[in-house]
Amino acid sequence: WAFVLLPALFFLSSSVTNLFFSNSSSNGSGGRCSLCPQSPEVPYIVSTTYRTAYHFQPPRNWINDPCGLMYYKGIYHNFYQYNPHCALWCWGDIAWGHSVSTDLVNWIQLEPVIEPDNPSDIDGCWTGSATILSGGQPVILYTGVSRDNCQVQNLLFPKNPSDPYLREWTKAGNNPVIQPVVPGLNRSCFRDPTTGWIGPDGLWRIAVGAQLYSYNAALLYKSEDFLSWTRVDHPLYSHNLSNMWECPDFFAVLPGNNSGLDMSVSIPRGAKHALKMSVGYFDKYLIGVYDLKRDAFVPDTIVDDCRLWLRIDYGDFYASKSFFDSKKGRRIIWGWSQEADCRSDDVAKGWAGIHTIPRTIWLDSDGKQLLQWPVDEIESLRTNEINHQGLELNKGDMFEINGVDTFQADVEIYFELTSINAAEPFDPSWLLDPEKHCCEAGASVHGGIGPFGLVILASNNMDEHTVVHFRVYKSQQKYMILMCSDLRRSSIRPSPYTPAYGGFFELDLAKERKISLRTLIDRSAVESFGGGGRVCITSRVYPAVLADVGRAHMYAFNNGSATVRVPQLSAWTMRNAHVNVENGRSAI
Ligand code: DQQ
Repeated sequence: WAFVLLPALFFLSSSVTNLFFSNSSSNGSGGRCSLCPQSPEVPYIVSTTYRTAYHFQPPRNWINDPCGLMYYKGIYHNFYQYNPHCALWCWGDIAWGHSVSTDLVNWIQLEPVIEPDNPSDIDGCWTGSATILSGGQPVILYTGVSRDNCQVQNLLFPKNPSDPYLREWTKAGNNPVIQPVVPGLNRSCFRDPTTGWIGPDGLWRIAVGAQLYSYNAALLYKSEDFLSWTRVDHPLYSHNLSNMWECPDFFAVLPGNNSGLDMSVSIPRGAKHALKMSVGYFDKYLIGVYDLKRDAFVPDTIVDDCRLWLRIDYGDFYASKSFFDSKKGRRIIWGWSQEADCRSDDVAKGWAGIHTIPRTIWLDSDGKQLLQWPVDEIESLRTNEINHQGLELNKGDMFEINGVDTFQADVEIYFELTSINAAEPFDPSWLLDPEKHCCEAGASVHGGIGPFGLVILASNNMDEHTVVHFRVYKSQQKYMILMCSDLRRSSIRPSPYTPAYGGFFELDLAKERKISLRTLIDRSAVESFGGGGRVCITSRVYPAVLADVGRAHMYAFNNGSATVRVPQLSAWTMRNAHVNVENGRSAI
């Protein structure tokens, strides 16, 4: 990561200034600091300013995976992996936190719905999913960890289904309802049941992530009543080269149609299916069809090397889960974004982990990839709008975006390419490791078309800044766009993990010359959506400018040979949302 984006000169007399990019050695080592002390007595060394203002997080303590999202009787529910005792993930502590909302923006925290307290979950109530049964009754299936890390699937019912807040839940008397009794199954790798869907025979199906012999699978189970389950003799889908598939998610999508489909009713003709799995550090997915005769998922294209599988998000985003929002007829997905700083800092600040902004998710009209966009409701937090039209960014130009809070902002920019002849050739091997290519082709490295994009959270002398940028490559008949979220200079502090995240997407530039970028900045969280949501990158950043200085700059820039126009640039300050600030019991 020997790179520095060292801008030197700003010609302050004009609004478009010139940027000097130079290469030199970085003194930041990056990497996760795994040796941090875990003692709650560590001195308070982290600023409270890193706490997000409009992302989902509980008032304190640890969270990870979203579980069992649903819309029920006018209320959105977010259940989540939660440690009620501290800001770390600890063996045996993990319970299910619960918050409710009417708009997916403002949340009220309720009491945890389940904690480890019986033999089928004594070492943890791990991830699961909610399903709304045909009569409208919600149920939850979750993984319980029993002694010796034996993973089983348990069932939960609401105590009072007429309570829209679903405050109290009962563990089924016959738990566990699914045991790890499959030949070759590693019983410590058998978890995270999906939301149920109805098969053509009218029976419920679910999939469970599992590792068997040397392969990984989404195992398929069926049931008439959701209480007693039989394993189908083949998996929904399996693969023999990847790591264990955690948190599988399976849903139907219609090409080019951003309406969601409810998996509890029959799926229309022409629908495709997406199978998502959390594997390694990323949430990957395959698009294909659900072959009803074989009762199996069949990907449209078989790609053996799972490094080439598309990702829901190319950054710090994991264990996502989607649900059908019957209020607005859309499918929504969100994921867990973990802290990227020392664990001792997490203990000191008393919280760790956020959920990303909920995103509408649908299938592109070419049927090949999923698109995502922040739910419209988040726009209710926008204030102080600023607009610029008709900017022209020549090589080395930086245009400062003033007038919004640069720590809490929503920025939307269209970049228009004046010519596509200067696109450099694309090397398909880059697809195997886009992060590596983002490191090699950083914002200081001049290209034919690009890099251009946004510099955010920048200090006065630019010794701290985060860059979100694009580069355009020509690949035979098509164009490939690289999008990077480069954190290598995001903090002068040595401890945060500061990679250069990246992903590629295809765009028909002969038809459409514009590439859009939307970036949501929320203190330590940066979520970027490139090409209308074709590549999404979530990043966690801990700049000293936020903690110590309280002021940062934001620029649109171009460092490619070809001039780039900006026909429209809009930005807003984002207000604070009310996220779990009140005690739910008294607030409702
Ligand atoms: N987190 C849960 C597991 C899941 C993992 C435990 C993914 O059920 O596989 O907290 O982040």
